[in-house]
Amino acid sequence: MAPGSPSAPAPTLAFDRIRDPALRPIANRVGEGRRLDAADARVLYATSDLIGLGTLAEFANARRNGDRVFFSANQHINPTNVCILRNTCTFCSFARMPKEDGHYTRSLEEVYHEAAQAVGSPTREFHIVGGLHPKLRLSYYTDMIRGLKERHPGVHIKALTAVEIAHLARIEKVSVRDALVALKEAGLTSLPGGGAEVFSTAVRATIAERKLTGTEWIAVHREAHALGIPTNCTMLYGHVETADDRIEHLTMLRDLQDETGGFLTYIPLAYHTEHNELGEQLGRVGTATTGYEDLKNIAIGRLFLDSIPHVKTHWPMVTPFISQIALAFGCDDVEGTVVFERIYHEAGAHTDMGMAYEGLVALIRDAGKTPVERNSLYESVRSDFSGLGQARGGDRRAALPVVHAA
Ligand code: V47
Repeated sequence: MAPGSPSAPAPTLAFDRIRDPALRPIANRVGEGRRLDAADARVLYATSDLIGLGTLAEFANARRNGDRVFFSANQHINPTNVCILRNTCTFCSFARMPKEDGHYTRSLEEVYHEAAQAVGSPTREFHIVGGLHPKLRLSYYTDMIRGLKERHPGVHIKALTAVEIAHLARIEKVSVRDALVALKEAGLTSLPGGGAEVFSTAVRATIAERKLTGTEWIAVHREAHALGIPTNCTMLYGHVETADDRIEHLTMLRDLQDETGGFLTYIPLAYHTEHNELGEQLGRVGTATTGYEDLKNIAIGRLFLDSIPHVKTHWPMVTPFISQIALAFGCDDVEGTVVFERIYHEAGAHTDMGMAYEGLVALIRDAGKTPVERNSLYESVRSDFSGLGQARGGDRRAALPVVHAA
């Protein structure tokens, strides 16, 4: 019987693991499959009963996804770090001004050279995001996508955040819809979920003053969904936002999902404090989020976003170890092989740049879950890993990536 299939045994909710009495009415609602409201979400953010919260989220996830955990063989590519928001997105460590030390912009040939690592590897997705370059035109990206599809026809392209799409539409003086149509015609499969940060106007005024507003971010995703382009969504937590800001953000995501059904996965992103102005302002350099916060945000995402099918953990950011535990806190999707991660490493992440395919499978299996390799559209492309065997001579820990100091 396929795990998560309609004929799989229904999961049971372990009420005895819930210690916080405030969670009990919510547990009843979750057990009955009823939607949680903002007041419930406030209780979830306030509780210190992490195991109780995780129990609820794990139940909600098992009801939807069984014990399957999805992962992708993907490669992250960041064509440029030049960004016109360099001085106003104070949380970002990746962006550079056009002439600042460390700036780079790849030619198409350089992008193809980097992508050539996919040849002979299991890669099925290119994840392409970068800065808002003042001079790169829409044709740079449509040519890039066409060139990548010619060279790697079987690889899906998940590219450009809503912020980049809106920027390209603005410099081309075309509508967001026309920009998306051009990208789709070139071979774009889906959009990543970045650039959302936290939608609250007050938070944005502090951490991302000149960025697309929350309503504008939602509008780009609505347009993509209308064109049949599925997208991901994110929330950047652990900086100046309050629980109410997070709930408002999640509500806006849920409302759009109710309207369009176009979101594939939700990814809570843990703020990293190194080499950015915000970390210094907050006196937080060297102090990212805690494992407690990371697991809470996964679990609340799963419980509140009941109409979004998947919740993903981004292991380069929270460590493979927290990602593995997240699989018992409502998470059914692990970021992929990645190959070379830049954005979080610029901001102080100490994890490896990428993870071996076998390492991902072992990470999921060792959590007692069933790995399913997926493509960008969450279609299963492999679920039999018997050929991989026990990782490295029975020492399954050896298949996990080494976490090293940067
Ligand atoms: O939007 C930037 C975040 C995002 C920092 O869709 C930071 O599958 C923490 O969206 N600390 C880009 N976060 C990454 C992203 C993403 C990642 C993995 C998978 C997917 C997907 C999307 O990174 C940005 C911003 O929210 N970010 N700087 C920082 N200092």
